[in-house]
Amino acid sequence: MQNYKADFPIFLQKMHGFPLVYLDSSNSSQKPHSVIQAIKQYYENEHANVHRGIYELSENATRAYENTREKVKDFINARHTHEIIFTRGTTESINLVAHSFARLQLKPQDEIILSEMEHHSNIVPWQQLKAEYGIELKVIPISDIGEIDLLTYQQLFSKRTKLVAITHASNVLGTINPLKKMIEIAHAENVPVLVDGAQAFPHMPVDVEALDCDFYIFSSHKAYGPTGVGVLYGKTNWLDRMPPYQSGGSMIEKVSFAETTFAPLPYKFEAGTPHIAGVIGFHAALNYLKKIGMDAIFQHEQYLLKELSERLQEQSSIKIIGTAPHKVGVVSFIMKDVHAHDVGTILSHQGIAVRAGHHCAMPLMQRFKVPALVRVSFGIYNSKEDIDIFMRALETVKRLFK
Ligand code: C6P
Repeated sequence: MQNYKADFPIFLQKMHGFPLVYLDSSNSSQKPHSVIQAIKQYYENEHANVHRGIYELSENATRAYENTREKVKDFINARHTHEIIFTRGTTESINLVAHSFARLQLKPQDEIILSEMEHHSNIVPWQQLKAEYGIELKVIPISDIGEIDLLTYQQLFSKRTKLVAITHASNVLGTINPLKKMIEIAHAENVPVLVDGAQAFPHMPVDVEALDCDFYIFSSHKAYGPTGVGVLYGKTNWLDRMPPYQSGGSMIEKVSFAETTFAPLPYKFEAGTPHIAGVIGFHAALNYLKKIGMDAIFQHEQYLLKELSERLQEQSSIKIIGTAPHKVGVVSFIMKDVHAHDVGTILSHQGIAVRAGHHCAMPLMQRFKVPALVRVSFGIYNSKEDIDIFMRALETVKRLFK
């Protein structure tokens, strides 16, 4: 794999006099020059509001915005462009489905299946429904290496199960879930499946048609695009029947004080002025990803994952949490007698960015009986040299705490 660091202006700077080693891409990825340039170009030369101007600037902005929708559709192999809804991010996409799906069809005692490895964004919105609609949450337990047991999963279904909401890849353990099988099991019970793809979309090829999921959700900012943009893919048969989540301008067909009718998909779910510059920047990010190729990205990060996992496993003071055979490039660990925050802070002083804490997955911390973890997560700009620097810096942490 070619070294892509040069495409990312952020790496020109030094941190505390050291070259920046960025190992927190699961949190948010850095932005290539082409994305930054696309946003600059849009604001300098092309800005106007979309979907409501009959002058050239607005028509061009609308075209650019809608071209991104088309691009996303092709990227994830969705059947229809109107099945792609732009949101503010993964969190908003999940909230949209949760609240709209609930209004469509949830009743007291209905059940939703989640897993023990979900991010708070795929727990709390469903918990809110518990309070509002009296629904129940059922949780798929995970094994000590961080895998879902399919047999236990299957046993959680009942006549009251209305939805499965599951992450494609865990932001803490790295585990890639056996989605195809899980979706088949759910569909055999006539239950739709929502997939939180925040940690999968930037790191591996995603094909929603092959997965046959009902909803697939991700954020632009973890995939080399701008913050404030997310995607909700949903099958037409669900999105068509689901009521709007937010209402106001842009999502209407006809308004009178007596009643309002709504715009067709996808506009029914895009109330107000969207993040036009963000969507256009995301298009540049998708072009960038496409040029490198999702298979190549996956292979590169798998190589880094293997290298780091093997080197950490040699260290007696380190325990990796999440050792499933199929993982994205995420390695979380605890260091004997050193709090994760101390590890993170000392690494930071050597120019190394890792995440330390509960990673917005408190139930998972409880499952593994750890207060916090240090997490290394890879992006396309990382190299073996980054791992060498990281491993040397860990020695400093050890020395300081001896
Ligand atoms: N995880 C991490 O460091 P937003 O913030 O809406 O773009 O994404 C939320 C989200 C949802 N699901 C998963 C699996 C995630 O990992 C995240 C974000 C970051 O792990 C920040 S907590």
